[in-house]
Amino acid sequence: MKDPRPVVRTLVEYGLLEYIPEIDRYQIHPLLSKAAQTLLEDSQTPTEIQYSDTEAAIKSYFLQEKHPLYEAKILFVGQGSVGKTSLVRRLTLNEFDLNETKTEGISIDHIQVSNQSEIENQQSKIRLNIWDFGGQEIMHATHQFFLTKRSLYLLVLDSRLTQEENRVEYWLKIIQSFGGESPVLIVGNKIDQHPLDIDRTGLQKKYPNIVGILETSAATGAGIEELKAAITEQVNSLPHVRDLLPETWFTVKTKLEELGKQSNFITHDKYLELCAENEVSDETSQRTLIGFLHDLGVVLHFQDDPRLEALGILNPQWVTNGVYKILNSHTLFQNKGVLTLAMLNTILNIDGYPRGKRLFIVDMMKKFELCYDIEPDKTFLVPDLLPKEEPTELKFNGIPAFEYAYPVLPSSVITRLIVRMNQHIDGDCVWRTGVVLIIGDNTALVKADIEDRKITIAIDGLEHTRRDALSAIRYQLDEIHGSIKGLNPEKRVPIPEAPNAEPVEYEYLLMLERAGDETCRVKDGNRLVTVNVRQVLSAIEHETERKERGMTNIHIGNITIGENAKVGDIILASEIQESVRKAESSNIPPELMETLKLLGEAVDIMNKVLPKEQAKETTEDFGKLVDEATKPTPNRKWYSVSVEGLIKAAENVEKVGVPVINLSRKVLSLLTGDAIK
Ligand SMILES: Nc1nc2c(ncn2[C@@H]2O[C@H](COP(=O)(O)OP(=O)(O)OP(=O)(O)O)[C@@H](O)[C@H]2O)c(=O)[nH]1
Ligand SMILES: [Mg+2]
Repeated sequence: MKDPRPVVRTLVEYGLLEYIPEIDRYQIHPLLSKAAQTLLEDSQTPTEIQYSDTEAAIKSYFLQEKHPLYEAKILFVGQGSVGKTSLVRRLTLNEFDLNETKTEGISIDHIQVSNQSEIENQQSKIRLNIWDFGGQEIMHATHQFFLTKRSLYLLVLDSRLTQEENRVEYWLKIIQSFGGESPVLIVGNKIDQHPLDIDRTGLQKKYPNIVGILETSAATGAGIEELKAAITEQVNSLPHVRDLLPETWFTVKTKLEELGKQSNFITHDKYLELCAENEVSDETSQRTLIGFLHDLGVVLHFQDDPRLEALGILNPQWVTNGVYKILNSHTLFQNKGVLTLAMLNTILNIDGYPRGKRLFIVDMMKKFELCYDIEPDKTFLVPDLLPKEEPTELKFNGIPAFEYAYPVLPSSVITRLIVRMNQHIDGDCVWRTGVVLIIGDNTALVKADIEDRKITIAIDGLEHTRRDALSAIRYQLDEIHGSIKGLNPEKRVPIPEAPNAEPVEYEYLLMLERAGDETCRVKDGNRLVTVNVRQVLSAIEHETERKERGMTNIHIGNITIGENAKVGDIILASEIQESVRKAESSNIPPELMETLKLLGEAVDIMNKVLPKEQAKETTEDFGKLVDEATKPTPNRKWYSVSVEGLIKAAENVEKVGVPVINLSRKVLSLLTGDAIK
């Protein structure tokens, strides 16, 4: 194990501790000596601490004895009955049960895997928390809350079924959305009955986070040793498993685990008290620690969401099982999702859920946007249990107004919208994937097509208030989208005069308007229909709002593109950030480094208005430019290509492109030594 103390010595030796309050994520490197920097980067320090800007956090972290974490979480996901629980049983007890019952909720287990690090103590073990999810459709509603980042995923398939029947791509996309960069092992189970037959190469190309594809039989034990080995290997390479954490953090963790057994939930204040009692007193450490514990599955705490954060700190199994008991209730299903207090008292009449705590579970479900009040504290509606069929008597004459197309559409998007807009529901016009809403003088029909991965909005009623009704719905949907990383649906506008044409991309219409194009044409069957760009856009968003958005300017260095933001406020997309860091840690002249940094920020801002494909290209161009510029002898041929690429992309967007052009030219002149063109 690496001794963390040299880091402290280095920081003290260089008199750096006193600088620390000023250090922020972009300035940390130039301020520290090369040596200290390397130590910081290599020292298994949690990223939150590395990027912390408070002296207390850094001091308290560096001045304490530390131990590696040696704990991780693995999540078993996949369709129902594929054998997730049977695999867990094989791995933990080496047993098999032909009559394994379906998992209602999450079952949590633990195993130990060996620590494979060569430098560290080979005897030590890594504790692995296993979360085995019930695969039934109804459980999908809560994925967003329980699929964590920094974890290992095991996607279990039934080898007797096809790739489509196993919904492999659906699961891989869901894991990408909620699990971030977490690695995935695909396991084809039940090979005693049929070999696994899926497109391995295609999947691995498309989803680079697949780290292995294995075949097992939980029934015969075939492939289990290989699976164990693969899990051990992956757990050993999880980025956080060796993070060094201060002794005091472990004390808090242990106490929290003990508390969780007795009380199932504690308030956030109680947690802070516990931290203070055990000398974890600065805010960064408190936040980092609870974030770790959440991702490890030790507790549930949703600190990125203020509403959920107010729930405090929860015992995961208690919460999930309570929620799933309700979601899986047959009576509730028969009652079309309408939950009464009497029903709740029957469903949760089990150990651990005394009368006084039952409404807490419902409150939590409200915060998870899984249900809403029909009558406060008495009757609730759980949209996930609404009937699937659209009401036959539904009469709606509105016109299509807006559409979202998703890479993957979790069913929770539409049910959460229903919960959020429940005050506007038109009587009984609500079903599992759609709803009719009354907003002012307008009626709106919002429908999700889960298979086609689309949500459509149609509006009826007074013409001049249609836009407001649409914008109220779009606002809620955008908020929901924002809470699911990487979802980024494409926005599309149906053209009323061209009912048979494909809806037009919203971003494209905005670009046409910015470029001064008044019309465009779309193919509607055999006809060409001319679209008035401004008119179509104005039905969605007021012209002045569009203009304001287009002109949101941001200051970068001395170049003005904005009002409020300043450098450092800007959060860079991770790939650009990576390149910026590379530039910062290189030996290039300060002016070039500074210009590259500013250029990175400018590209990041520009990317927000570029179509996805182009944004990807500019990110690559910037990356290649940094790669070349930081070489001992940069090759003009290569960096010129990247600079040209950036300038070309920037020329297509108005104001936000200007800094990219100017800064790219400056970088070019710094590299070539020629004057700026
Ligand atoms: N033949 C055979 N049967 C298996 C195998 N693994 C599991 N089964 C059987 O398949 C059924 C479902 O297994 P489970 O382990 O409960 O599946 P699950 O994925 O946990 O299901 P849910 O909890 O509903 O999501 C049980 O009857 C198991 O005995 C296997 O490798 N071969
Ligand atoms: Mg199961």
